[in-house]
Amino acid sequence: MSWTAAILTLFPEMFPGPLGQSLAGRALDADLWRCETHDLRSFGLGRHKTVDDTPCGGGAGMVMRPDVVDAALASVSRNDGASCVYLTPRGRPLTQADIRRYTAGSGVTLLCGRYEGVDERVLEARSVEQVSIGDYVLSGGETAALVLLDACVRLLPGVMGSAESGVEESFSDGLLEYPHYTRPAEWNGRAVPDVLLSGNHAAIARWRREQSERVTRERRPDLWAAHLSNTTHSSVQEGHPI
Ligand code: JAH
Repeated sequence: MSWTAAILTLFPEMFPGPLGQSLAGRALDADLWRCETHDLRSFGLGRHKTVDDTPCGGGAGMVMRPDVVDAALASVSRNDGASCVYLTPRGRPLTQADIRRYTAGSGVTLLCGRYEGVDERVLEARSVEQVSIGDYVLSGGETAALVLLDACVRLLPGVMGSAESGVEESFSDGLLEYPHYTRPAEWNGRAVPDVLLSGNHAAIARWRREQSERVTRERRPDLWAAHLSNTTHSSVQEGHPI
């Protein structure tokens, strides 16, 4: 059975959405993965299929009920060998190491919240991982789930050709990539850096390395610090985020 995304959402029509196009879409057509939605509304209570209630302790908005979310999670049989993930800005940052772990299993169960979020007790009771794709607030977890799935699907066996299969290693030593150029050699008065047209492969490698280090230092002091500590303590050469 193929790697399966089981998605619990109030908006099942949002899936596969953009993942029905391009690389992930061709992989879906080829049954290299499955995209299975579970409508949280169908587990709602009463005539109105209620899924939420007011927050205990007061405050704005509504919270998704633990009993409703529990019933939805219980209905997903594929939970064995699949990580269960809740997308929330309160989660720990999602990394490429997480993506690799998810793709190594049988699939992933994604809980997409709306309103102010999900009652904490069901997340504890069902050992749901809480992860964040970045420090901003979305209107719900669905678009974050699409991001997570895009990152997973491209790593599944057979999804990328052998030429592209090394892309995870395109960041060396936990650094950001150097800048890219193609033809024409001059465009709108802007030249491609001379060294890239020199044919001097050692000089090109040196220039790219310098650019990677500069860009990482300028844009991502967090990655730069990790890189420095991982290269001074030369034992650690795996477990890089990207
Ligand atoms: C917003 C439920 N880290 C990105 C992220 C993920 C989920 C949400 N926001 C941001 C979210 C409202 C309700 C989830």
